[in-house]
Amino acid sequence: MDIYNFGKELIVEAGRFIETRMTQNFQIDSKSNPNDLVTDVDKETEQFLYARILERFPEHRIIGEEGHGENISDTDGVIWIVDPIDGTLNFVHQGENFAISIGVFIDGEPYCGLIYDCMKRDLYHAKYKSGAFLNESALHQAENVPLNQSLVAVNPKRILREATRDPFFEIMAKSRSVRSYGSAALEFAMLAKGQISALMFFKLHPWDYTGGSIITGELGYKTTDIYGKDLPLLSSTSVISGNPEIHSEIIGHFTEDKSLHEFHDAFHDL
Ligand code: 2AM
Ligand code: CA
Ligand code: CA
Ligand code: CA
Repeated sequence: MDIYNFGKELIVEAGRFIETRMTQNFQIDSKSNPNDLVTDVDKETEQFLYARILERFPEHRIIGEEGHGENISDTDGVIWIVDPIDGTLNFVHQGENFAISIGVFIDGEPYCGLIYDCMKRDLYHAKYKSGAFLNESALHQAENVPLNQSLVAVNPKRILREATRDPFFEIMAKSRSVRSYGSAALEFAMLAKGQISALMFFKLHPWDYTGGSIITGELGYKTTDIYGKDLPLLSSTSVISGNPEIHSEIIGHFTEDKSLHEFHDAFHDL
């Protein structure tokens, strides 16, 4: 079985693991601040993915939010970038609206992207240059709509800081309206389904965006940082995604400025 089909089966199996595990007791801890939560289920699911991948492909490497691959500093060979639960606050507070997100790269090039909405049992998947799908159905790119007729997904709590808020607020004010669903991966999935027209984040990590950028990239959507640069695999960055036209309309609001980069590097709060 190839990596793509193995990944599709694995992510669904990991979703079942979460569904079962969440009905039992689990511990909730905080990480960088009291609102940045992690549960035993996040950690155990990452361990589950890690063990299964290495059992099947011992030479592959894995980077995960909950600690795997922290020593990886090059992109040679096959790298799986995994977020065991994207939307941990939704997992804890709502018991739904969270996803597993996986991006697989070979020698730094995208190979496949997988997002599994565990409670809806919806699998979004794409293999590079082979189209993108929701379960068995092919997804299609939506026609561009300008910002003033668009719903745009944002994480409001993270753009309230003075150094960043002006361009973000301008874009939000111009949009038809803004939405915040609490899971970057599911927001990419909504872009893939045509339910929102764009998403913008001041800071995300590769496990938040690699699965989603591969899936939406297959459909013709463009994903870069706020200055239009390609997203890195081994460090965090800002993220703008949408049809190429609205993407360029949005990044036109950001002028490159060193203080924003410095602020970005120091930005750890939720
Ligand atoms: P998580 O649930 O895996 O932590 C919420 O708008 C989105 O931002 C989620 O995808 C969430 O991923 C992510 N997120 C949460 N805390 C973050 C942090 N400290 N830095 C960057 N992204 C974060
Ligand atoms: Ca987290
Ligand atoms: Ca995440
Ligand atoms: Ca996570």
